[in-house]
Amino acid sequence: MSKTEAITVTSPLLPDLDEFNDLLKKIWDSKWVTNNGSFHKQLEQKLCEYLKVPFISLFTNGTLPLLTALQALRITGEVITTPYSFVATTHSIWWNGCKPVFVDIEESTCGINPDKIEAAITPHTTAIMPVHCYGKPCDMERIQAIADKYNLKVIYDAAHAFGVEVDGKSVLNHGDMATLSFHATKVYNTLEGGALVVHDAETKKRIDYLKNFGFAGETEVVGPGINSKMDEVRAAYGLLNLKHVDEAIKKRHQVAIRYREALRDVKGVRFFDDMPGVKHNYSYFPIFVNADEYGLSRDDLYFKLKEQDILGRRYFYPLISTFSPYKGFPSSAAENLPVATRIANEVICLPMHHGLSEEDLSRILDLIVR
Ligand code: T4K
Repeated sequence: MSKTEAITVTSPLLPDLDEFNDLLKKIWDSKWVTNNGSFHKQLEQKLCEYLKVPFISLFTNGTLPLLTALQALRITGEVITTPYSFVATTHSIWWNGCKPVFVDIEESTCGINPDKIEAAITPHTTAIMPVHCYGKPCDMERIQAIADKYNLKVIYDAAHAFGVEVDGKSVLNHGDMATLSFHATKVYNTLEGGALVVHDAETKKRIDYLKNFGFAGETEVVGPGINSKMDEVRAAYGLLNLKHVDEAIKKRHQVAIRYREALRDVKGVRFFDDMPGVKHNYSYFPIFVNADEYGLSRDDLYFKLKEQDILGRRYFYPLISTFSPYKGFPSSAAENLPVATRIANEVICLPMHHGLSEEDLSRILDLIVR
């Protein structure tokens, strides 16, 4: 039997190569390749319109806006966050010299559980960093109410939440700042890339200084900045991809519908349905396997799929709180994180992208449905 092609968890949305070449020619002709060039300015403006946000600063990846947001807000001491995320979330806190404090998640969204936040607040707490995991909005109202009560800043890691809206409004406008990742594996990508969404022009100015070494002019440095600017090549690529992202999200939605129909009656396999009032981006399709009911453990199913070149991923296993830099913290104890610990042992993110065919989906589902 001939070997079938691997089906990966995701596949990047790529712009038309001829169109991209045309823009590359313009960059070559202009000889302006980075440092707030013309494509960079255009992409910032187009993204503000598309995402319905007032101000955005582009970055070279999705980790640096997290680092920069904490710097810009002068966060110190302890930051409450979720263990159920990509490790960059927690690393950004640690790199700012702050201590991450892990709080358990809600099963219904995989986001931080607001009921558990207050117990984790100490006199050293200065901020909360929740994650809209898989693009599913956190309980933003309750998180903000707690932040207001204790005078805490809120920085949303919205790496997965490109284009996600609740009641017609972007989730990116919540909290003090929100970050995005435009990595190749995301719904919308600029190869590598990211962004920070802020509410006012003054703050954007400050962020733009910080991402350019702190320079506020040729000879003045106003803060301990870093270099995290997006270059013209990626901004041009991003402008082209923005034209196709709606179509890609529609295709992802179709994939989600197909998965849900096929898995609805499979005992022991849970998945998310759409949330009322939410415009989803279908960035991931996690399933949660209950070994007793399904008859196979999550890892049994994961490796069964892998053997057949279906390369789902166990995002987010292991929990960040179990990694060596963080596992000694009191808040990392599994007893403090029962839901996250269980979910991390149940999850498989099935392949989810715009390029999946019916043949691919049948190949995947035939192995899961029993
Ligand atoms: N916050 C959150 C909540 C995040 O999820 C992330 C990143 C960040 C912050 C930080 O943002 P960035 O600094 O990365 O912009 C991937 C991504 O590298 C990472 O961006 C992402 N989250 C994380 C969840 O997943 P890996 O190590 O699992 O990716 P990798 O290289 O194994 O790729 C997965 C699959 O995607 C491959 O099997 C095939 C496909 N792929 C990947 C790449 C890179 C392609 O088809 N083409 C490609 O070019 O981390």
